[in-house]
Amino acid sequence: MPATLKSDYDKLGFLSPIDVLSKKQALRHRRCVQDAEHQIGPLHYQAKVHTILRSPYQLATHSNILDLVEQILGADILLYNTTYIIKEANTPAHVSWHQDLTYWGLDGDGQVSVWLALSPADEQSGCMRMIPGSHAAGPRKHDISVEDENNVLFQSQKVHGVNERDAVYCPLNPGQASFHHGWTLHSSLPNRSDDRRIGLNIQYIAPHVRQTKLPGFSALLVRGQDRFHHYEEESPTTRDLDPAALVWREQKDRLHKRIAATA
Ligand SMILES: O=C(O)CCC(=O)C(=O)O
Repeated sequence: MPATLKSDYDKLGFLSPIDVLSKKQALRHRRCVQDAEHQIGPLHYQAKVHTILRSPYQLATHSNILDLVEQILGADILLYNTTYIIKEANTPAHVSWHQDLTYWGLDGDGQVSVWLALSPADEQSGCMRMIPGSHAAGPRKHDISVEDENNVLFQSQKVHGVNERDAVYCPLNPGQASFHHGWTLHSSLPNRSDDRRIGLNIQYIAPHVRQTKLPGFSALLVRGQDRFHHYEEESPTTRDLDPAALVWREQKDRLHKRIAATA
């Protein structure tokens, strides 16, 4: 990573846009998600899709991404989760202002999230918005008292009092990604376009970071060494939609949802 990118990330708490794939490659990966959806149903917000499909595994181990992640987390990198976040065309689904680390149960901030666009993510289709520098102030209080069926987040958790005039929109062309810190305040508005907005969210952690809420979570070493072994070891997918892998992923998905719902 050029020194300026790292200092921008440290200062702003995010980077966007970063070129990862060509538009043609992004389209190929979009087709992989959609083919899988035709076979097994919706994949929106399902955890650990890299354990059942080769496409998200290839994307999460792409050197254009890992080279930047390495600058942020260091040489040892665990892939913690991958999930497609899909807003259907002209639907009210949105994401309230939140900080990822509030509900993940990790014992440190050695973590970074990447959001890779597989279709156009712009103001019309509801791209992410970030508050520059908000990570530096650390955790903010989240309100989970209001249920909102259109909120993508599991608990509709929301930080009140965010000054939206400070928000920076992060439009991405297919194949571009944003990187954000776990304390960066971010949100997104509904998709008012005629196309699906499809992103692959990829979460990485440093191996020393523990899951404190519940035991049994897994992770995949994608660079360097894991000297801590806090997680069940995952193996890379070698074929799509293997029946045993589908069952295993569903178990981990249930655990992931229980972790998100545990105080
Ligand atoms: O996909 C979105 O609109 C929001 C994604 C998000 O909150 C995240 O990647 O942490």
